[in-house]
Amino acid sequence: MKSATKFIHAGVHPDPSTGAIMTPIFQTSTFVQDGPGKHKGYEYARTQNPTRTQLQNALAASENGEYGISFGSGLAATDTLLKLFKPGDEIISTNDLYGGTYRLMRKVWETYGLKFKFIDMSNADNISKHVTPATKMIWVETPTNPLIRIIDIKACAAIAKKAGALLAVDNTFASPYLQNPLDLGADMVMHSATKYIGGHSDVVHGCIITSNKEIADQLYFLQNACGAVPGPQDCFLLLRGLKTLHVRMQRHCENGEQIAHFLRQHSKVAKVHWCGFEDHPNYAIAKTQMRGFGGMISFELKDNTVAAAEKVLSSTKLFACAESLGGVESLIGHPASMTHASIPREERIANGLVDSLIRLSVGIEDAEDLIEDLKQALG
Ligand code: P1T
Repeated sequence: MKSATKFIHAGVHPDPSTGAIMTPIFQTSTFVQDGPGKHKGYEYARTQNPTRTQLQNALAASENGEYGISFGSGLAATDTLLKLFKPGDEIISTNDLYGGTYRLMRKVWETYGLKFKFIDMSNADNISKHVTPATKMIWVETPTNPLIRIIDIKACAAIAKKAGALLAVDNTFASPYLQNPLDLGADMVMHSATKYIGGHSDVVHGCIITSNKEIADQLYFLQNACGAVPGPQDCFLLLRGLKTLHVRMQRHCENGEQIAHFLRQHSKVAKVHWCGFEDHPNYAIAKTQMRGFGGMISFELKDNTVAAAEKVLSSTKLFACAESLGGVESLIGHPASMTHASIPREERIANGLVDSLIRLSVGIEDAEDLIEDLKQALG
């Protein structure tokens, strides 16, 4: 099945009791049983909910996976995934990643005995050097947030396999339309579905998709045992968002390309990070593992100061200054003081996240209007 058909139909069925073509919002906390243990597959809404079941099936299909497990946020998904590991286990993670994921790993899970190494993965050979017998997972985010670096998923899968470790990929920036890590050898895909999958900036949600039954069973167990589950209304919004993912992503890619080229020739811009430039260090990998380059762009100013960045951020009229990304409307953010403020400045700068870096989530408005807005804000 091609992706346009898959996102609309795969994994979902009309409601068997009414024929409703859209999955109803089963706003109930419990399900009546004919007698103890005699039920229709649903007992209590933390454990299962029919709206969530349909969403989980649809999400699994979107990533060509067997099992989808949904959570109340992207971080709740990652938190649950990290519970697969034990004190002393080592996780190798990329050094350019969402600040909240870094905070969860460093400030929460390190205190429970997990060990993390944050390394540059833009050359996959660098990963092998860090593998030890304690390495149990490689955590990849690609494209990375916010420097749009590209990591070679196939190469990481080979390294993980050799090390007897799992490979998990945060696929939030690409979405299942542009990239399918399971097809490239990953064991698990994680999404902040708050972003492109939801697509309308009206829901917070996370999910993990896998085709490994043993991992899925553990994750379903943890989903119920720890309880970071989404509500049925949120699941409904995600089901609706997923149906238009392909058309939205096509426009995000088109607009992203125009804006990246506009920024690159601007006299006040020092550097543009976008994986569709042929001189991007990992363009060749992006071209093979992705179907398009997406709508996430970041850029540095020649005046490399927080003040200069703040001036641009407070001058845009269409681009709204806000955290998050992947919605139909364009957003502008300053990673150093917003999404990545939890990373110490020295570490941030050492990894290339400079003070003036500005991040754009290019929406699906008219590209000319967006360019006009950036022109006046940079001017
Ligand atoms: O916000 P939440 O749904 O919990 O997802 C966390 C998350 C995980 N992974 C990536 C790559 C992300 O970008 C995020 C959330 N990011 C933002 C809120 C942001 O503005 O970058």
